[in-house]
Amino acid sequence: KRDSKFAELTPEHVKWFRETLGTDSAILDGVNQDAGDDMEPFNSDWMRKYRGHAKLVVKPGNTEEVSKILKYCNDNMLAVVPQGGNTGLVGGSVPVFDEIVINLARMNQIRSFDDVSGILVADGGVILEVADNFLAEKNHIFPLDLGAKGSCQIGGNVATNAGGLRLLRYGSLHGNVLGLEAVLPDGTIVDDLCKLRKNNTGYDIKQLFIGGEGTIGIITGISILCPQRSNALNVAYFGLESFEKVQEAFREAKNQLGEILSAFELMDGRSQKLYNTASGNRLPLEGEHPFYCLIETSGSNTEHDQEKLEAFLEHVMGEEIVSDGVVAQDQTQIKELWGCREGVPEHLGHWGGVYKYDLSIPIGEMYSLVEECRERMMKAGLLGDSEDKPVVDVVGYGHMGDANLHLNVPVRRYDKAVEKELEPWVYEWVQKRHGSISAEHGLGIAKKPFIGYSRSETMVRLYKQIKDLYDPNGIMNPYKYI
Ligand code: FAD
Ligand code: 2HG
Ligand code: ZN
Repeated sequence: KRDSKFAELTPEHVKWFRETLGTDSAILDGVNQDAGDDMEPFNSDWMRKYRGHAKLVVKPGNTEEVSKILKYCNDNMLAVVPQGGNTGLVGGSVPVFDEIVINLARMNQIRSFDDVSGILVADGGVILEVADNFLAEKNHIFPLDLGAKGSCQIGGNVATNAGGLRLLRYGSLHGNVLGLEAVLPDGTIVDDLCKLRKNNTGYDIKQLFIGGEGTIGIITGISILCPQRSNALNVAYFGLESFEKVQEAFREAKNQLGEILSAFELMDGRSQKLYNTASGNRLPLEGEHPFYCLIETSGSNTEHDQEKLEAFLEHVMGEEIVSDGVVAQDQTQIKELWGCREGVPEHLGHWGGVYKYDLSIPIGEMYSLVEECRERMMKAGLLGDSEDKPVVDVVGYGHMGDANLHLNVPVRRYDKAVEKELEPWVYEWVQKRHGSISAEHGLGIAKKPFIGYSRSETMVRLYKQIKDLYDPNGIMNPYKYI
């Protein structure tokens, strides 16, 4: 239910925004006019699962404008939702009712880069791929990579504490982000754009914004430590017989590739099959395997890396840990192999919808959830090839190196009966194993009712206290997990 404490937008409010932002391209006005389809992309999420009814989208051009906007909204009890690239997977980036969308797309400037320290300072609205391309020219790399890089923004990445494909190597944003500039709901600009690796001077407040999902303020600037780009990049793709073999391969990869290993990703055979069907892209290996892994190495010495990789391959093939495999020979093949992993989320949507679960599970038990879930769907008569069955398949893939499983249930249509079989069963399963119900996507609105499966009442109480401290009127991204 819409919270009646929030004001409804009036033409006078819109007039204020128009005058303050000064340019027509910074505002999408559905109050004075019918904004029609133009409003749709801001009101609906990437999965097309959540839809809001915002009548106003504002796109500030700098931090001062964000500050003015938030102060005005706070003074007038207007609820807002911060929005980056709108690629989030938990419904956090779209309004629930008529919250004003504050979209960061115009705040897209790189502010500075130091090629000795590797520290990049940039606006929150810079698109991840743009930041990484900029860094490539300077022989550096953004310490985060993910399938949505072409549209997600670094502010959105920080707000969700995104993990992605190379966390195994470069670590989490909680470590790489050195400083932030953020605007609080009352308009206060928090300038903590620290460019120091070490700074133990009191509470590390920026950590609350990292993964805060836009509930306490808007991230307008980021200072982040970026590693040197590797000269030697290799990608291999394997087929394996069982999840036990996948674990063995992972152990061996850490053992033998250690410091050059930059990704170890898992895809089950079904996820690859559906990727192949939906995308039309061929799979790299002949025949079918129950499991596939993608390994990436990045090092500073081509010869040394090649030698190591070859020794590793010889070992895992010789020991029959891996049944078949291929190593990319050039950039095109590297892209093709990565496509088989990165392209999975996009193509699973092909049949209509997907129920997604982003879970941390003790590594040995990671895949049994997928098997049990599939059995459950079969037993309930919901899974099958025919049109009358809602469930297309149950698949698992994810970041093996981080023990982060993406359980995906692609469906022909969203269906209450499927949902009832899945929830809270999946969350109970994860809770029993002391896992996390959200490893890297956040809680948004999708996981709001389930926070208790991963966090105690005490923790949730502390969250609420922090929320009240930073956002006493509750205007920031309301109705979401907090
Ligand atoms: P949005 O979706 O716009 O927003 C996400 C949340 O952050 C919302 O709650 C929003 O209110 C808030 N927010 C956005 N910008 C700001 C800001 N400047 N200040 C404060 N709050 C803000 N995630 C992973 O962790 N790993 C992956 O490998 C991964 N792969 C993905 C692949 C695909 C194809 C897709 C569609 C998504 C993937 N994601 C992944 C999900 C991931 O959360 C997002 O892609 C990304 O981090 C969100 O950035 P965004 O700019 O799109 O944020
Ligand atoms: C990935 O790792 C993303 O590809 C998306 O985190 C996972 O869609 C998903 O379930
Ligand atoms: Zn992921």
